[in-house]
Amino acid sequence: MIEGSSTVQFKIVLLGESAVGKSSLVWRFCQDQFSETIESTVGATFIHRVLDLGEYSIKLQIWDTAGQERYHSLTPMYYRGAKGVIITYDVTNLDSYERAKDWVKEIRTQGSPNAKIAIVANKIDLEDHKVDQMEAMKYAESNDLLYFETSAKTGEGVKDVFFGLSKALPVEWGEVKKKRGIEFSDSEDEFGVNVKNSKKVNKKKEGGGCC
Ligand SMILES: Nc1nc2c(ncn2[C@@H]2O[C@H](COP(=O)(O)OP(=O)(O)OP(=O)(O)O)[C@@H](O)[C@H]2O)c(=O)[nH]1
Ligand SMILES: [Mg+2]
Repeated sequence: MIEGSSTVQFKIVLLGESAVGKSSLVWRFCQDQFSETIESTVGATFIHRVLDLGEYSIKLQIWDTAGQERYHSLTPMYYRGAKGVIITYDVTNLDSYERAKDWVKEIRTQGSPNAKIAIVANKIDLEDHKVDQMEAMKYAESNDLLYFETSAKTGEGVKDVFFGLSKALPVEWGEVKKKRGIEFSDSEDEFGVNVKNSKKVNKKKEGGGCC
């Protein structure tokens, strides 16, 4: 911990077309598990996780949104106040890459002005990539985005996304809660979003380093 500082919390949100693997990335990061038959997200889910970044630790409130188009109108309430945004596409699906670029524009115009955006090329374990890697990297660089390649299936690159984005968030953006950690009740909404209908990915309480 930085001397005199407290645990800070950040809201981060995952966006992207349906089936690109947003929930799978969260599931892999928090549980180190993967399912071929994971259910499509309804509305949004959220979990908390404390990350030890060496000099200091941060508490992430991770919102995993539903990518299906019919939920699009709901997403602003989930990305509102998010300091970190993970926009995911599926490397075998060109449309999902184009959709990811739309999300970048939307966050830049309607999200938090200082939000840090990471673009994530998921499903790199699959063959037949349709998205040109160099093009995507250049796009990320020219738009000041962090760029990661992942496979939620094998776990490759997944931790890098969450730790990389977290380290890129200036601590002063964080909200200092308490000297030692932050308590959340299951139904409590710290960010003004009604979570009543949200399914939690993991009901486990914080402890032992996960979620
Ligand atoms: N091969 C492979 N399959 C993946 C990977 N990530 C996710 N999948 C599969 O892709 C499908 C969709 O994954 P989800 O995690 O539900 O996708 P999502 O983006 O959360 O979808 P919505 O909740 O509908 O927005 C599932 O069958 C996953 O098993 C990956 O890295 N590699
Ligand atoms: Mg999902």
